[in-house]
Amino acid sequence: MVIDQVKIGQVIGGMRSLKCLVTDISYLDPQEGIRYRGYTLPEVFAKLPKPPGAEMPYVEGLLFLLLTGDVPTESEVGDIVDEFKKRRVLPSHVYDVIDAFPKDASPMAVFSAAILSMQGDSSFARLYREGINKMEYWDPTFEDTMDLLAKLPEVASYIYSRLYKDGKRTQGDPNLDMGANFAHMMGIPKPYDDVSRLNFIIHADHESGNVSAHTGHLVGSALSDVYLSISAMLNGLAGPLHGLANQEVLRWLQDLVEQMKGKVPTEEEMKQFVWDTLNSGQVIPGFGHAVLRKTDPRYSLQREFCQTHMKDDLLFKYTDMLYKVVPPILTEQGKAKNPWPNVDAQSGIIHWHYGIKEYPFYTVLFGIGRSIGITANLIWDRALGYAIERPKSLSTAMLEEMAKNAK
Ligand code: NMX
Ligand code: MLT
Repeated sequence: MVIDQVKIGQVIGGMRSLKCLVTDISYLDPQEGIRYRGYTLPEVFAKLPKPPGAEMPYVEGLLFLLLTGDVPTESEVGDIVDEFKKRRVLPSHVYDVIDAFPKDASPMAVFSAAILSMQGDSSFARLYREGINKMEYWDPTFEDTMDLLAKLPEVASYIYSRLYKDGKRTQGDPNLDMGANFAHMMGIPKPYDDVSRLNFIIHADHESGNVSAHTGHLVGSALSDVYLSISAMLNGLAGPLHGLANQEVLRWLQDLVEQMKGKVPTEEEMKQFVWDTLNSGQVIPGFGHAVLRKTDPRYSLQREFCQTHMKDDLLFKYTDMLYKVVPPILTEQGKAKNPWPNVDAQSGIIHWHYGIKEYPFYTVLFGIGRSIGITANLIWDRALGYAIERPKSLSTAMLEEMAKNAK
């Protein structure tokens, strides 16, 4: 049965909208935004169990939901929290790998390499060498996922301390859930535990066609294990048109703060700043989307958080003004198909507010969340026996010939 037709514009235009991937874990509606296993993000936040006294749910509960499609009970979430506690200790060589990078290295390059350095521990790779039956591939993929996800907060917080704090950091607390333990290791008090939970949950998945999710799936389709696939997807996430946009927003805003000498600009000044950026041939970071045609609900959730917890923050005031002035400007310019803000327009200012001023680190925080969705997909890829990816390419001359014949 035919479900789609391919246009030349799609072949040369980044395969936009081409229906050629399958995932049951999330679906992105252009108007409504992402649904995880059928639930909108507000529904996910309302339904998942929360740690006592917390505003945001357990990240561990999201993994259960993405894997099974069911909202977990408290006790089911507790099982995953316990599993992560057992698996969170890093092999000592990972610290050596991180230490070997120069202090001015990109945190994403260090993150990707640190994950790659654990590949020798992959249960899938070992069992594959020993001749595991393909019907059982999903099981060691699940084990690798649990091992890796449990370790990511430790890896990330160590990278942060090594690159920016001379290696000084707080040791992990095995009694805390993933979000709270990350905040604890970063040395940031409440409500940063809730910021971490919010951040990891909203970034977890955005169906399969975005660069990071697609890369994870593509690399995994060669039966490369979870470590190889997640390290690879992070390299895609590190691009400025994808996850790096969250740090670009901060860099861009800091330029304006400097120009304004710390004052809130007038709307006219803000409009001029936006036009200057566009006229110099750059994109407005944090705005536009390949699929979405409305304000990203991930942006709205973070905006709600800011309105509750940091409404007087200078950068929040800037961001709020951008929400007002950028969409009409992008519409007037007439290029971007979606003039509305995406997830990256709002995330960096929250980390900045709570003291993480080293914005090159922000994409690592996106990467921890994205690893949850991609590994959930990889487990199902192995369970369902999805094929190795191998689309067909054509030459430009062939496309021109086809276009001529069509005329
Ligand atoms: N500022 C200026 N121009 C833009 C923007 C923007 N925010 N968004 C799109 N355009 C331009 C785009 O560069 C293209 O120009 P040209 O024809 O000269 O190549 C034109 O509008 C059409 O692009 P679209 O079809 O609307 O967008 P596309 O699907 O190609 O790309 C993004 C989607 C997200 C890459 C693009 O909107 C963008 O570059 N946004 C800014 C960077 C950003 O925020 N990225 C983060 C996306 C979310 N994430 O986390 O991954
Ligand atoms: C994402 O979360 O991956 C981004 O919004 C990009 C996308 O979905 O294309």
